[in-house]
Amino acid sequence: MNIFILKGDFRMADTIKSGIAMVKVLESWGVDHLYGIPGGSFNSTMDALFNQRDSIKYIQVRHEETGAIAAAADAKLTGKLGVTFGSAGPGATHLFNGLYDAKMDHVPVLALIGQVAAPAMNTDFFQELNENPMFADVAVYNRTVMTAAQLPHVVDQAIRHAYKESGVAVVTIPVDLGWVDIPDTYESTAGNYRKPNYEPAVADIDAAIKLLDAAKRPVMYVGQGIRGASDEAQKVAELYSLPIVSTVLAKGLIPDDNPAYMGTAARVATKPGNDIMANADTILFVGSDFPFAAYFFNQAAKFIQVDIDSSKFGKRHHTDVSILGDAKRVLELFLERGHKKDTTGFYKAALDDRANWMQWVKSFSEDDRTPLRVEPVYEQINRIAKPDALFPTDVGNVTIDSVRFLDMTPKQAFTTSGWFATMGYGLPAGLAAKLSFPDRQVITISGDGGWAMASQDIITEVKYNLPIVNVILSNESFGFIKAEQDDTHQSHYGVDIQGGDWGAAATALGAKGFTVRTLAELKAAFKAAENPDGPIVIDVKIADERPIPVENLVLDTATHSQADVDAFNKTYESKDLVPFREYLEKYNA
Ligand SMILES: Cc1ncc(C[n+]2csc(CCOP(=O)(O)OP(=O)(O)O)c2C)c(N)n1
Ligand SMILES: [Mg+2]
Repeated sequence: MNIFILKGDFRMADTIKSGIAMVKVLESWGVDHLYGIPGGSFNSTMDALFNQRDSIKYIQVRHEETGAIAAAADAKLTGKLGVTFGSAGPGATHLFNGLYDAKMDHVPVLALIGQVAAPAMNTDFFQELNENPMFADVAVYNRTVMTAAQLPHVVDQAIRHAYKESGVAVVTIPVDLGWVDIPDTYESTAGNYRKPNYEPAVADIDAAIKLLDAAKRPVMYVGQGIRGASDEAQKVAELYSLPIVSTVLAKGLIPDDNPAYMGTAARVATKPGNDIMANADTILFVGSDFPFAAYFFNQAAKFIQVDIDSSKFGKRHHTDVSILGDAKRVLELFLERGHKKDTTGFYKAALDDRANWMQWVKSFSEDDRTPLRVEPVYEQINRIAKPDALFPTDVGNVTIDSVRFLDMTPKQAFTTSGWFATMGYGLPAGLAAKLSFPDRQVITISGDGGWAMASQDIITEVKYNLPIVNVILSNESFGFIKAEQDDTHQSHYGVDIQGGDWGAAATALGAKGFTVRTLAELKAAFKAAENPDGPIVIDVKIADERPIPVENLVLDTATHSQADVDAFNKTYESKDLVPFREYLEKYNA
């Protein structure tokens, strides 16, 4: 017997085209749609997708990057595998931004890559690239299929790795293989897949409780690891008197109306989020790999770190107690084994700080100055948002605005490109949101720079008649980078961008477009967006103003000169914001 031949090759069985057998593997893992653009090197898979079109929907995007980002967003929003494809050469290279986004935000994505026919491979053929080295860095699994019979097997294995390592699996398919008849014997392993489930060590929980008990200024910092454990996180916070700060990716997992939720820390952040993290003495750090901890958290604080991946312990900051386990189970144990801690002065100061911030934010929500401020735009988004709305948000100042001003509950969902932070995320993630959750409202929010990078795919929303509301915050600026150029005291260069009428452009491509300059026009456009029957684009012309830099506030005359404080307050209209020091003193914290 030749052991180098797969078993299926010589069993007596019905035959099936190998491409179809592969698509059936996708179906067995619950994949119901995938994105891409065909090419000659991918047509055997197109043939298989045509054959299986009743069970798996091919979404024709107009740029492979859109498909790849949408696949990453599918995975972020559903927790399940996102799938995208590109043809050999240029179709493949167009996938990279979406694949890196998936890698860096740790979600499972499968990319199928076209390849020239096997006999033409390794001859420097037209569009032939050696695909494996190209994808080596982004992928947790990265293989080229060698025989027709192994195609379903390799894709099945790729999916197992994407799930296990929460990353990108790449399978390159020489085009001729997908048309070959193979024995119809391959059994998918989808039914065998199990998530790891570690039981946390109670000794670690008890050591952590001891630290929380002893703390004067304890806080809870949560990442997307608390998905599904929002209630437990809030209960633990209440029990131990912990203000809660979250990562950007965890926006919405703690309801914005929880008075103990301070928002986010660092630059894409809120004032109370940074105030609390800079002053905490003990941090219960749950389910995050936050890269800015060393810059924004009090480095003298004690750290209790909870993660399902032990390679994360101590990665970004020293860790005093490591707890290996799923956040939900760990938090349940904190509730079972702990006891009520008296409310700290620090907690009271945090609540006041947050209330002051929220009041200040709200004071601009009906502001009718033109060009408009962003707060009135978010006031309208919050007004029309349904209880289970999805909010794909692009990258730029717009991300800062969304974490500050969206008023969310855990029934809704927020998504952005977190650690890769690619612009052009909003529209593709909007496609993903609507395709994965057809019955839920989808409101995308992009800057004018990010929108331009993906704007061609408004035509995809039109093609599939997807009632998505797309909001563009047009400041004619790469605003986020302009602010960075201010921080490094250099001339603005390359950051002013050409304006355009995105509302009219969207109308020309078949959507319903609005271009909005005044508060009255804004309200009228959002009225029309309440129950859309197709894609809507609302291009709001906003002032090119920097969101208040909460990472570098100049509010306190105890640390800054009166002249500097006055100048800062004039620029940011921030005189009603109270320095956190005053609240700490008020409660003797
Ligand atoms: C693909 C990509 N290119 C460049 C950057 C660097 N960058 C980050 S934010 C930003 C500006 C975003 O501009 P816009 O979408 O108009 O949003 P704004 O900051 O003005 O709200 C740039 C260029 C990036 N993150 N991604
Ligand atoms: Mg802009």
